[in-house]
Amino acid sequence: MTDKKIIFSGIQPSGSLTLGNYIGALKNWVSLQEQYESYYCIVDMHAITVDKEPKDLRKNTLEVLANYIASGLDPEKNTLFIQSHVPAHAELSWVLNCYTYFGELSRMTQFKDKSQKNSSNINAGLFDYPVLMAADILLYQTDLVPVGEDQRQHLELSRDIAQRFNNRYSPTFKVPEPYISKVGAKIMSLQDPESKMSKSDDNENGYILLNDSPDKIMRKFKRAVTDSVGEINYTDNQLGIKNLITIYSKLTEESVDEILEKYSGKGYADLKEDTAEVVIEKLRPIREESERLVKDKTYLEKVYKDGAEKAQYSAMKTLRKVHKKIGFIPK
Ligand code: ATP
Ligand code: LTN
Repeated sequence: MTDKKIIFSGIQPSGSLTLGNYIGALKNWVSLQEQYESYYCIVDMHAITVDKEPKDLRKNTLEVLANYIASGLDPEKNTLFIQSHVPAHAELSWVLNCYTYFGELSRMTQFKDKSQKNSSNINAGLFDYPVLMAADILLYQTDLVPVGEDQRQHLELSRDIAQRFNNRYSPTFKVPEPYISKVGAKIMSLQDPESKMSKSDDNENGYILLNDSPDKIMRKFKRAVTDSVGEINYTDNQLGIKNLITIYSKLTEESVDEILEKYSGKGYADLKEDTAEVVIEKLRPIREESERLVKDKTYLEKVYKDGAEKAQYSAMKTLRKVHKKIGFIPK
């Protein structure tokens, strides 16, 4: 046992990971792994809230695990596991359902967005999604949850549920804090700079995947939607250009001001091509290592089995406490 603070976060295997997932989440996870005891989950139970082909879900789950490792998460230092392998997530989520109000869940913007996009399948899981997420986090007595900006509201709800439960019984859950970067917490679509880059976008030119080839990355950046101002600034009036600069800055660690200075007087085409180059070079080793890892099924299996065992141990401690407090008879 260590006295390090605890991190929990997860990504849905709802498709291949995007540059948004990398900058908003994974990259921060890698930089935090030394100081914290970390649990990084592949949330397959969340992914089935939208209809999925079983073979795609299987493939994406292993691919996301390979992406985690290839991006620099060390399976020896972090607990990497698959959500459905630890039944305590489903069990706690049922209990927490009884401490979450219909009204609260109705206000979740992700639910509203996703119900619009999937109007033929507005299932109870989609509505209940944030409660499962709260269970994920609260099971591990998590201190910090590194996520992108779009998850802030869900995290607020997790905190409310934890506090409500603690007040009704006695302190049971740690109340988690969000970790959301100031810059880069919301990478925008290359085709519609007003909406988030998302792996479930219908237009594939809107997102960059971690496994896109260099040619594809260059093509997508060259087609990126900008504006007619004709000058490179970092402002909300030029969201497309702002997004390119954000991506450039996050991947090179150069400040926004340095980048603005470098491109003053230059054209949009220069910025687009140079950003594409930066992305290509950053993603190249991740793509190559992921391709190698997905072929090594034995290794991946060892990682997720060891991970599930470690996660299960911590999760059960919390679940037992919860069951006892609410009055369930111990087995
Ligand atoms: P989906 O499109 O299937 O809803 P997604 O691409 O939004 O998926 P998630 O699995 O929901 O991805 O998100 C995983 C993590 O990546 C979360 O922490 C989320 O905040 C972050 N993230 C997702 N998209 C972006 C983005 N465009 N910019 C920054 N962070 C992002
Ligand atoms: N809902 C998150 C994924 C997720 C998550 C979590 C993130 C599920 N459980 C726990 C942090 C902590 C999303 O990005 N859509």
